Amino acid sequence: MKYLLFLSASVMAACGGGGTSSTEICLDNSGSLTTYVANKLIIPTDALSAEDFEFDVDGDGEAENALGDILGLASSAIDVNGSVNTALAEGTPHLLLAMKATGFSTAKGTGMEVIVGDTATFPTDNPPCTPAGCDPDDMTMTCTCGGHLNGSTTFTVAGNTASNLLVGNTIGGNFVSAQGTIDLSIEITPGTPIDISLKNARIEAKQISETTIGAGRLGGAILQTDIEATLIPQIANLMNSSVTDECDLDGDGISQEAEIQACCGSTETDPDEICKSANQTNPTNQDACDFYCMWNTDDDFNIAAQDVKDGPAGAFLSPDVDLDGDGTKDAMSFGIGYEAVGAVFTAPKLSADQTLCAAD
Ligand SMILES: [Ca+2]
Ligand SMILES: [Ca+2]
Ligand SMILES: [Ca+2]
Ligand SMILES: [Ca+2]
Repeated sequence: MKYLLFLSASVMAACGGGGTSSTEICLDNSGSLTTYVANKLIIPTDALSAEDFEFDVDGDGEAENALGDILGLASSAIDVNGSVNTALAEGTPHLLLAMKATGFSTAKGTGMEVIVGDTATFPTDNPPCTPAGCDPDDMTMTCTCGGHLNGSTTFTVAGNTASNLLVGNTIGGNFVSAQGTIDLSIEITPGTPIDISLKNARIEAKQISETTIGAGRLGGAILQTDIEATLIPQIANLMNSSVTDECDLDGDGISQEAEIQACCGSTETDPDEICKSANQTNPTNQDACDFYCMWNTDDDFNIAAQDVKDGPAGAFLSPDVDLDGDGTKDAMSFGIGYEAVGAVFTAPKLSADQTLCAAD
Protein backbone atom coordinates (compact mmCIF):
# COMPACT_ATOMS: atom_id res chain seq x y z
CA MET A 1 0.00 0.00 0.00
CA LYS A 2 1.27 3.38 -0.82
CA TYR A 3 -0.17 6.82 -0.55
CA LEU A 4 0.20 9.25 -3.34
CA LEU A 5 -0.02 12.94 -3.04
CA PHE A 6 1.19 15.16 -5.75
CA LEU A 7 0.52 18.68 -6.59
CA SER A 8 0.17 20.53 -9.77
CA ALA A 9 -0.27 24.19 -10.02
CA SER A 10 -2.52 26.15 -12.25
CA VAL A 11 -2.18 29.80 -11.93
CA MET A 12 -4.52 32.21 -13.51
CA ALA A 13 -3.33 35.48 -12.14
CA ALA A 14 -5.62 38.37 -12.80
CA CYS A 15 -4.31 40.83 -15.28
CA GLY A 16 -3.87 44.32 -14.03
CA GLY A 17 -6.01 46.10 -16.59
CA GLY A 18 -4.64 49.21 -18.21
CA GLY A 19 -1.08 48.73 -17.06
CA THR A 20 -1.03 51.98 -15.13
CA SER A 21 -0.30 50.32 -11.79
CA SER A 22 3.31 50.64 -10.69
CA THR A 23 3.10 47.18 -9.11
CA GLU A 24 2.00 45.29 -12.20
CA ILE A 25 4.33 42.50 -13.32
CA CYS A 26 4.29 41.39 -16.96
CA LEU A 27 6.01 38.33 -18.41
CA ASP A 28 9.30 39.14 -20.16
CA ASN A 29 9.44 36.83 -23.17
CA SER A 30 13.11 37.68 -23.79
CA GLY A 31 14.07 35.41 -20.91
CA SER A 32 15.71 32.01 -21.37
CA LEU A 33 13.67 28.87 -20.80
CA THR A 34 14.83 26.25 -18.31
CA THR A 35 12.91 23.08 -17.48
CA TYR A 36 12.78 20.95 -14.34
CA VAL A 37 11.05 17.99 -12.70
CA ALA A 38 10.24 18.01 -8.99
CA ASN A 39 12.39 15.34 -7.33
CA LYS A 40 11.16 16.05 -3.81
CA LEU A 41 7.97 17.33 -2.19
CA ILE A 42 8.00 18.43 1.42
CA ILE A 43 4.67 18.16 3.20
CA PRO A 44 4.62 19.89 6.58
CA THR A 45 4.26 17.36 9.38
CA ASP A 46 4.23 19.65 12.38
CA ALA A 47 3.58 23.28 13.21
CA LEU A 48 7.26 24.12 12.94
CA SER A 49 7.69 22.74 9.42
CA ALA A 50 4.33 24.25 8.43
CA GLU A 51 5.89 27.64 9.17
CA ASP A 52 8.55 26.98 6.54
CA PHE A 53 5.88 26.86 3.84
CA GLU A 54 3.39 29.42 5.07
CA PHE A 55 2.19 32.39 3.02
CA ASP A 56 0.15 35.45 3.90
CA VAL A 57 -2.85 34.27 1.93
CA ASP A 58 -5.34 36.95 3.01
CA GLY A 59 -2.95 39.89 3.03
CA ASP A 60 -3.32 40.79 6.71
CA GLY A 61 0.44 40.74 7.29
CA GLU A 62 0.46 37.35 9.04
CA ALA A 63 1.50 34.17 7.23
CA GLU A 64 -0.60 31.03 7.73
CA ASN A 65 -0.56 27.30 6.89
CA ALA A 66 -3.49 25.80 8.80
CA LEU A 67 -3.79 22.54 6.89
CA GLY A 68 -0.05 21.98 7.20
CA ASP A 69 -0.42 22.13 10.97
CA ILE A 70 -3.14 19.47 10.83
CA LEU A 71 -1.19 17.04 8.67
CA GLY A 72 1.13 16.76 11.64
CA LEU A 73 -1.65 15.00 13.51
CA ALA A 74 -1.95 12.33 10.83
CA SER A 75 1.79 11.98 10.34
CA SER A 76 2.17 10.35 13.73
CA ALA A 77 0.74 7.22 12.14
CA ILE A 78 1.27 7.78 8.43
CA ASP A 79 4.56 8.56 6.80
CA VAL A 80 3.10 11.28 4.61
CA ASN A 81 6.39 12.43 3.13
CA GLY A 82 7.59 8.88 2.62
CA SER A 83 4.40 8.05 0.70
CA VAL A 84 4.45 11.18 -1.38
CA ASN A 85 8.10 10.86 -2.33
CA THR A 86 7.81 7.15 -3.01
CA ALA A 87 5.11 8.07 -5.51
CA LEU A 88 7.38 10.70 -7.06
CA ALA A 89 10.22 8.19 -7.36
CA GLU A 90 7.88 5.66 -9.00
CA GLY A 91 6.88 8.29 -11.53
CA THR A 92 3.18 8.43 -10.73
CA PRO A 93 2.98 11.16 -11.83
CA HIS A 94 5.51 13.90 -12.54
CA LEU A 95 5.37 17.53 -11.50
CA LEU A 96 7.18 19.53 -14.17
CA LEU A 97 8.27 23.16 -13.93
CA ALA A 98 9.34 25.53 -16.68
CA MET A 99 10.88 28.91 -15.98
CA LYS A 100 11.42 31.78 -18.41
CA ALA A 101 13.83 34.25 -16.85
CA THR A 102 16.31 36.92 -17.88
CA GLY A 103 18.41 35.90 -14.88
CA PHE A 104 18.39 33.66 -11.81
CA SER A 105 19.52 36.25 -9.27
CA THR A 106 17.68 39.38 -10.38
CA ALA A 107 14.95 39.47 -13.02
CA LYS A 108 11.61 41.11 -13.63
CA GLY A 109 8.71 39.40 -15.33
CA THR A 110 9.92 35.86 -14.74
CA GLY A 111 7.44 33.23 -15.87
CA MET A 112 6.90 29.94 -14.03
CA GLU A 113 4.79 27.24 -15.66
CA VAL A 114 3.68 24.26 -13.63
CA ILE A 115 2.73 21.12 -15.51
CA VAL A 116 1.41 17.72 -14.50
CA GLY A 117 3.29 15.12 -16.53
CA ASP A 118 1.22 12.44 -18.21
CA THR A 119 1.08 9.61 -15.70
CA ALA A 120 0.47 7.07 -18.43
CA THR A 121 3.71 7.96 -20.20
CA PHE A 122 6.84 6.93 -18.36
CA PRO A 123 10.14 8.31 -19.62
CA THR A 124 11.86 5.71 -21.80
CA ASP A 125 15.41 7.06 -21.65
CA ASN A 126 15.52 6.79 -17.85
CA PRO A 127 12.60 4.69 -16.59
CA PRO A 128 11.45 5.44 -13.02
CA CYS A 129 12.02 1.91 -11.74
CA THR A 130 14.57 -0.74 -12.68
CA PRO A 131 15.13 -3.55 -13.55
CA ALA A 132 12.78 -3.45 -16.52
CA GLY A 133 9.38 -4.94 -15.76
CA CYS A 134 9.75 -4.64 -12.01
CA ASP A 135 6.64 -3.67 -10.05
CA PRO A 136 7.37 -1.54 -6.96
CA ASP A 137 4.04 -2.65 -5.45
CA ASP A 138 5.10 -6.32 -5.65
CA MET A 139 6.91 -7.03 -2.41
CA THR A 140 8.64 -10.05 -3.94
CA MET A 141 10.52 -7.82 -6.39
CA THR A 142 13.42 -5.56 -5.64
CA CYS A 143 12.99 -2.29 -7.53
CA THR A 144 15.22 0.73 -7.60
CA CYS A 145 13.08 3.78 -8.36
CA GLY A 146 13.76 7.44 -9.09
CA GLY A 147 15.82 6.82 -12.25
CA HIS A 148 13.90 9.55 -14.10
CA LEU A 149 14.94 12.13 -11.52
CA ASN A 150 18.59 12.14 -12.64
CA GLY A 151 18.46 15.64 -14.13
CA SER A 152 18.51 14.76 -17.82
CA THR A 153 15.39 12.70 -18.49
CA THR A 154 13.04 13.44 -21.37
CA PHE A 155 9.36 13.74 -20.46
CA THR A 156 6.36 13.65 -22.74
CA VAL A 157 3.69 16.22 -22.01
CA ALA A 158 0.37 15.03 -23.39
CA GLY A 159 -1.86 17.47 -25.21
CA ASN A 160 -4.52 17.50 -22.50
CA THR A 161 -2.05 17.97 -19.65
CA ALA A 162 -2.89 20.69 -17.13
CA SER A 163 -0.41 23.49 -17.55
CA ASN A 164 -0.52 26.81 -15.81
CA LEU A 165 1.48 29.97 -15.88
CA LEU A 166 2.51 32.44 -13.17
CA VAL A 167 4.53 35.59 -13.38
CA GLY A 168 6.71 37.24 -10.75
CA ASN A 169 10.01 38.92 -10.00
CA THR A 170 13.31 37.44 -8.89
CA ILE A 171 15.14 39.48 -6.28
CA GLY A 172 18.30 38.32 -4.52
CA GLY A 173 18.00 34.88 -6.08
CA ASN A 174 14.45 34.45 -4.81
CA PHE A 175 11.64 34.13 -7.36
CA VAL A 176 8.20 34.94 -5.95
CA SER A 177 5.10 34.90 -8.12
CA ALA A 178 2.21 37.27 -7.88
CA GLN A 179 -0.96 35.85 -6.33
CA GLY A 180 -3.16 33.71 -8.49
CA THR A 181 -5.12 30.50 -8.32
CA ILE A 182 -3.21 27.23 -8.05
CA ASP A 183 -5.19 24.12 -8.86
CA LEU A 184 -3.83 21.14 -6.96
CA SER A 185 -4.36 17.61 -8.09
CA ILE A 186 -3.87 15.44 -5.04
CA GLU A 187 -3.71 11.66 -5.13
CA ILE A 188 -3.76 10.56 -1.52
CA THR A 189 -4.91 7.02 -2.19
CA PRO A 190 -3.93 5.19 -5.38
CA GLY A 191 -6.20 5.73 -8.33
CA THR A 192 -8.39 8.36 -6.71
CA PRO A 193 -6.98 11.78 -7.51
CA ILE A 194 -8.80 14.79 -6.18
CA ASP A 195 -8.64 18.32 -7.49
CA ILE A 196 -8.26 21.17 -5.07
CA SER A 197 -8.02 24.78 -6.05
CA LEU A 198 -5.69 26.99 -4.03
CA LYS A 199 -6.86 30.59 -4.09
CA ASN A 200 -4.64 33.66 -3.46
CA ALA A 201 -1.75 31.34 -4.18
CA ARG A 202 1.94 31.96 -4.84
CA ILE A 203 4.86 29.83 -5.96
CA GLU A 204 8.45 30.58 -4.95
CA ALA A 205 11.86 29.30 -6.04
CA LYS A 206 15.31 29.77 -4.53
CA GLN A 207 18.79 28.42 -5.27
CA ILE A 208 17.88 28.47 -8.96
CA SER A 209 20.30 27.30 -11.64
CA GLU A 210 19.88 25.86 -15.13
CA THR A 211 19.86 22.39 -13.59
CA THR A 212 18.24 22.72 -10.18
CA ILE A 213 15.76 24.54 -8.00
CA GLY A 214 17.30 23.94 -4.60
CA ALA A 215 14.42 25.19 -2.48
CA GLY A 216 10.87 25.99 -3.54
CA ARG A 217 7.45 26.29 -2.02
CA LEU A 218 3.89 27.00 -3.04
CA GLY A 219 0.78 27.76 -1.10
CA GLY A 220 -2.63 29.40 -0.96
CA ALA A 221 -6.00 28.54 0.54
CA ILE A 222 -8.54 25.79 -0.15
CA LEU A 223 -12.19 26.82 -0.07
CA GLN A 224 -14.11 25.23 2.77
CA THR A 225 -16.58 23.80 0.26
CA ASP A 226 -13.71 21.85 -1.34
CA ILE A 227 -12.51 20.64 2.06
CA GLU A 228 -15.95 19.23 2.84
CA ALA A 229 -16.56 17.74 -0.58
CA THR A 230 -13.18 16.26 -1.41
CA LEU A 231 -10.48 16.62 1.19
CA ILE A 232 -12.14 15.14 4.28
CA PRO A 233 -13.43 12.01 2.49
CA GLN A 234 -9.95 11.45 1.07
CA ILE A 235 -8.33 11.88 4.49
CA ALA A 236 -10.79 9.27 5.78
CA ASN A 237 -9.84 6.89 2.96
CA LEU A 238 -6.18 7.39 3.74
CA MET A 239 -6.65 6.68 7.44
CA ASN A 240 -8.91 3.72 6.83
CA SER A 241 -6.37 2.29 4.42
CA SER A 242 -3.63 2.51 7.03
CA VAL A 243 -5.77 0.36 9.34
CA THR A 244 -6.87 -2.03 6.63
CA ASP A 245 -3.26 -2.53 5.54
CA GLU A 246 -2.57 -4.27 8.83
CA CYS A 247 -5.95 -5.57 9.97
CA ASP A 248 -7.55 -6.92 6.78
CA LEU A 249 -6.68 -10.52 7.48
CA ASP A 250 -8.70 -12.05 4.66
CA GLY A 251 -7.53 -9.55 2.09
CA ASP A 252 -10.94 -8.39 0.93
CA GLY A 253 -10.01 -4.76 1.42
CA ILE A 254 -12.22 -4.24 4.47
CA SER A 255 -11.43 -4.66 8.14
CA GLN A 256 -14.48 -6.37 9.60
CA GLU A 257 -15.34 -6.85 13.24
CA ALA A 258 -13.44 -10.09 13.70
CA GLU A 259 -10.37 -8.58 12.06
CA ILE A 260 -10.42 -5.47 14.26
CA GLN A 261 -10.82 -7.80 17.24
CA ALA A 262 -7.77 -9.78 16.15
CA CYS A 263 -5.81 -6.63 15.38
CA CYS A 264 -6.54 -5.28 18.85
CA GLY A 265 -6.20 -8.66 20.58
CA SER A 266 -9.71 -8.38 22.03
CA THR A 267 -12.72 -10.67 22.20
CA GLU A 268 -15.18 -7.81 22.69
CA THR A 269 -17.68 -7.02 19.93
CA ASP A 270 -18.52 -3.38 20.57
CA PRO A 271 -15.95 -1.01 18.98
CA ASP A 272 -15.58 1.00 22.19
CA GLU A 273 -15.06 -2.14 24.23
CA ILE A 274 -12.57 -3.53 21.70
CA CYS A 275 -10.50 -0.39 22.09
CA LYS A 276 -10.76 -0.37 25.88
CA SER A 277 -9.68 -4.01 26.11
CA ALA A 278 -7.02 -3.87 23.42
CA ASN A 279 -4.23 -6.24 24.37
CA GLN A 280 -2.24 -6.85 21.23
CA THR A 281 1.42 -7.71 21.66
CA ASN A 282 2.28 -7.53 17.96
CA PRO A 283 3.60 -3.95 17.66
CA THR A 284 2.56 -3.56 14.02
CA ASN A 285 -1.01 -4.56 14.74
CA GLN A 286 -0.95 -2.50 17.91
CA ASP A 287 -0.17 0.63 15.90
CA ALA A 288 -3.05 -0.09 13.52
CA CYS A 289 -5.37 -0.80 16.45
CA ASP A 290 -4.32 2.40 18.21
CA PHE A 291 -4.90 4.38 15.04
CA TYR A 292 -8.33 2.83 14.49
CA CYS A 293 -9.29 3.52 18.09
CA MET A 294 -8.12 7.12 17.91
CA TRP A 295 -9.90 8.00 14.67
CA ASN A 296 -13.03 5.87 14.60
CA THR A 297 -15.62 7.81 16.56
CA ASP A 298 -18.76 5.70 16.03
CA ASP A 299 -19.90 2.11 16.43
CA ASP A 300 -18.62 0.62 13.23
CA PHE A 301 -15.33 -0.77 11.97
CA ASN A 302 -14.14 1.77 9.48
CA ILE A 303 -12.96 5.37 9.46
CA ALA A 304 -15.29 7.49 7.34
CA ALA A 305 -15.63 11.20 6.62
CA GLN A 306 -17.84 11.75 9.66
CA ASP A 307 -15.23 10.10 11.89
CA VAL A 308 -12.64 12.56 10.63
CA LYS A 309 -14.96 15.49 11.33
CA ASP A 310 -15.76 14.16 14.81
CA GLY A 311 -12.19 13.05 15.58
CA PRO A 312 -9.06 14.79 16.85
CA ALA A 313 -8.49 16.79 13.64
CA GLY A 314 -12.12 17.75 13.11
CA ALA A 315 -11.95 20.92 15.13
CA PHE A 316 -8.93 22.01 13.11
CA LEU A 317 -10.42 21.30 9.69
CA SER A 318 -12.10 24.66 9.64
CA PRO A 319 -11.51 27.87 7.69
CA ASP A 320 -8.78 30.20 8.95
CA VAL A 321 -8.94 32.92 6.29
CA ASP A 322 -11.65 35.11 4.77
CA LEU A 323 -10.90 35.35 1.08
CA ASP A 324 -13.94 37.25 -0.17
CA GLY A 325 -13.82 39.84 2.59
CA ASP A 326 -17.39 39.34 3.80
CA GLY A 327 -16.27 38.92 7.41
CA THR A 328 -16.76 35.14 7.45
CA LYS A 329 -13.79 32.79 7.14
CA ASP A 330 -14.27 30.61 4.08
CA ALA A 331 -10.97 28.89 3.24
CA MET A 332 -8.09 27.03 4.78
CA SER A 333 -4.47 27.96 4.16
CA PHE A 334 -2.02 25.34 2.91
CA GLY A 335 1.56 25.40 1.68
CA ILE A 336 4.23 22.81 0.82
CA GLY A 337 7.85 22.71 -0.24
CA TYR A 338 9.50 21.24 -3.34
CA GLU A 339 12.89 20.71 -4.91
CA ALA A 340 13.54 20.15 -8.60
CA VAL A 341 16.25 18.92 -10.97
CA GLY A 342 16.71 19.39 -14.71
CA ALA A 343 14.37 17.73 -17.18
CA VAL A 344 13.79 17.81 -20.92
CA PHE A 345 10.30 18.55 -22.22
CA THR A 346 8.34 21.00 -24.32
CA ALA A 347 6.56 23.46 -22.04
CA PRO A 348 3.01 23.81 -23.36
CA LYS A 349 2.86 27.55 -22.76
CA LEU A 350 6.34 28.96 -22.17
CA SER A 351 7.86 27.30 -25.24
CA ALA A 352 6.14 30.11 -27.15
CA ASP A 353 5.73 33.80 -26.30
CA GLN A 354 2.92 34.47 -23.84
CA THR A 355 1.12 37.58 -22.68
CA LEU A 356 0.57 37.61 -18.92
CA CYS A 357 0.47 40.44 -16.40
CA ALA A 358 -0.44 40.33 -12.73
CA ALA A 359 -0.61 42.69 -9.79
CA ASP A 360 2.42 42.22 -7.58
CA1 LIG B 1 -2.63 36.20 6.68
CA1 LIG C 1 -11.27 -8.21 5.63
CA1 LIG D 1 -16.64 4.91 11.71
CA1 LIG E 1 -15.78 35.06 3.49
